[in-house]
Amino acid sequence: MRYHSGDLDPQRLLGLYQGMLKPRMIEEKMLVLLRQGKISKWFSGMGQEAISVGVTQALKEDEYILPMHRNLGVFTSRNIPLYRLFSQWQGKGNGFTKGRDRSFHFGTQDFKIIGMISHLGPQLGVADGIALAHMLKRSKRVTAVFTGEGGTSEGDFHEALNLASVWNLPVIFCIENNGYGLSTPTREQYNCENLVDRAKGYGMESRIIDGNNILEVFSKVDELCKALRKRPRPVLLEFQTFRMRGHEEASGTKYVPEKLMREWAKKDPITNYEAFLLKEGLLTQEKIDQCKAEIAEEIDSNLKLAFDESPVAFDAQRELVDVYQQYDRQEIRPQGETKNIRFVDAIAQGLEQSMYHHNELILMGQDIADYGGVFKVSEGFVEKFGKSRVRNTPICESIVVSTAMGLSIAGMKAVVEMQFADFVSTGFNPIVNYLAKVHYRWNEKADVVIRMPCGGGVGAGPFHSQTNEAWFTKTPGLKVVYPAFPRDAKGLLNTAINDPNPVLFFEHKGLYRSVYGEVPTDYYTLPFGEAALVRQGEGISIVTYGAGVHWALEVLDRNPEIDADLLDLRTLQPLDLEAVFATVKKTGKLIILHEDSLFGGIGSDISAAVMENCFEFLDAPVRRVGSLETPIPFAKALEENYLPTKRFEQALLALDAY
Ligand SMILES: Cc1ncc(C[n+]2csc(CCOP(=O)(O)OP(=O)(O)O)c2C)c(N)n1
Repeated sequence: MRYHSGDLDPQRLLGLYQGMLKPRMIEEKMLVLLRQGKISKWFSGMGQEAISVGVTQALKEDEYILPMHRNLGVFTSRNIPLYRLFSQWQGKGNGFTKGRDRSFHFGTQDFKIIGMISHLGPQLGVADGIALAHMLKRSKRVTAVFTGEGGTSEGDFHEALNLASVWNLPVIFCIENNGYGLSTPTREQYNCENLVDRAKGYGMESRIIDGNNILEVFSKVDELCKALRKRPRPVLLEFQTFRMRGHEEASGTKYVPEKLMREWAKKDPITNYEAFLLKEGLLTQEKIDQCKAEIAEEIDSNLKLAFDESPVAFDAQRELVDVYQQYDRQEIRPQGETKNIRFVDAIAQGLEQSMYHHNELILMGQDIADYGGVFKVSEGFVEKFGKSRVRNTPICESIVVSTAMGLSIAGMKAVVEMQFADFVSTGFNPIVNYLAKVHYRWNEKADVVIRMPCGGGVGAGPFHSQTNEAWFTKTPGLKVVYPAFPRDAKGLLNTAINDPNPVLFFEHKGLYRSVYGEVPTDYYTLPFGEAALVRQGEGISIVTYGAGVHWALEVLDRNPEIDADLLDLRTLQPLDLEAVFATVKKTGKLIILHEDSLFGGIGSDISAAVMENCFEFLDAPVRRVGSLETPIPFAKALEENYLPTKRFEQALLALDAY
């Protein structure tokens, strides 16, 4: 291996050596502990240390770095006290996740490290978001993010690189090409010669770097960092290296030809570099021994701390509370002048006023800038707020959601418009796995609102009509809002944007231009988790939300003899079960109506909760009414009968007469 120290001073040259030695020695110790059954899984980065250490040392301490499962050297290079890492791996309280997540699956704002989630790809978008925040704040920082070569086959990789290139974000994308993705060799993973060949297609620069040569890694990345801080842009790096151990320790390396192992063992980044430093006279055997003794002592004393720490105790209350970030909601009551406006105008007004309210709020979505969005919610916004805050995105829901997460990590807020709620399926992974779980896992907020133009009755067929709130109400960590009236839509959207937790904000397209209401002109907020009693009666309770509220109103208007409470839930998570119980206790009969098909819909849960809590108050079985168990069809006659409107009227009359 050839080393060129260039103008690096001896301190740096030795620092790089020590930097690699520490993760290697920690790993050697971990392998012993693993055999003794004292730690669970271990993903080895042995032989790849030069990449983690070289990249991290090239970055400044206040620049974010997003490592993977083989980047122990990132964590040690940022000088995280070792006992905290050991506690993390043992699921103990001094770790970073209160025992809730394992290995390297955590982030820490203190050390500007944002760890991975198992799904590999989303963090590439998170890096985009952090870099976007830096670019918008004009703070000349780079962001480095890692992926294995296996991870480059995920759609997220392509989306993240494309977005970074289109927006010129200062991200260093680091591919660690170590020959295998679990057992899959590179020839079965991709079909280009080098992975960096892809950079051309995204319109970005790239380099191939010998990942086992610490001086090459450090010098090239250092040079790039300096260039990117001056002129922000993304760069794709392919570090060529090799995975010297199994995917994780239990799985072995039988499928790896021994010849390859022998060849790469000769290229060990530490022994080679050590020999170079000895030859240059910068290192002596005595110094090596001293260095190893110091690290060994640090490892042992920190291990003792971690072993002495008691295991985490279960506290149901604490577990539940930590799912969401608690925050001081400042209620701004609706008051003053009102105007009769459409549902869509109320949403536009809330969004616009929130943009004035929060300078750090960024809007992202397809065609939302000059075009104003397909429903024209953001029409005229570019003139008021500029294109840096009202951002057209390429068609890449997944990475835009992750980018929103990155903005939040870097202290900003994001509202993402799904062009149609149906398309959230291609952004599903980061919502349910990253945004929803991040606060529970490592105490980080996900200050993101996802706007969801949804719903049927508009003759738009299976992919432009769904109301898919049940995909999200199931997932702890998300909030789900579904207003029925303009006044609620504006106030709840403002609250959603203030709330630091991830909010899915459902906007029924059918209501956009058909429903009018008096809406206060000034900025105001409305609380989550408070249902509204739209009509009051004694005989029967109707519980619904969204378009269902309007369907129920029409039916009640047609059947004035029905003396019903009509409860509009307004938010589904948090869900105002107290209000449901109160109306059931008053009337003794409950019918739940929703546009979603029945099975697994939120109506099932409300029904179960009423059975469990109000059984003795019921005078009739709880009735649920929803759409047919089919995809939503296009033709009018089919859609009309798919939707529950007619069935609802019959069911209501039957239950009322029970
Ligand atoms: C979406 C997803 N699919 C599959 C897996 C299982 N898995 C975890 S790591 C891995 C291999 C990753 O290979 P690569 O990206 O090359 O990284 P390496 O482990 O080689 O460092 C696989 C298949 C996963 N975690 N997430």
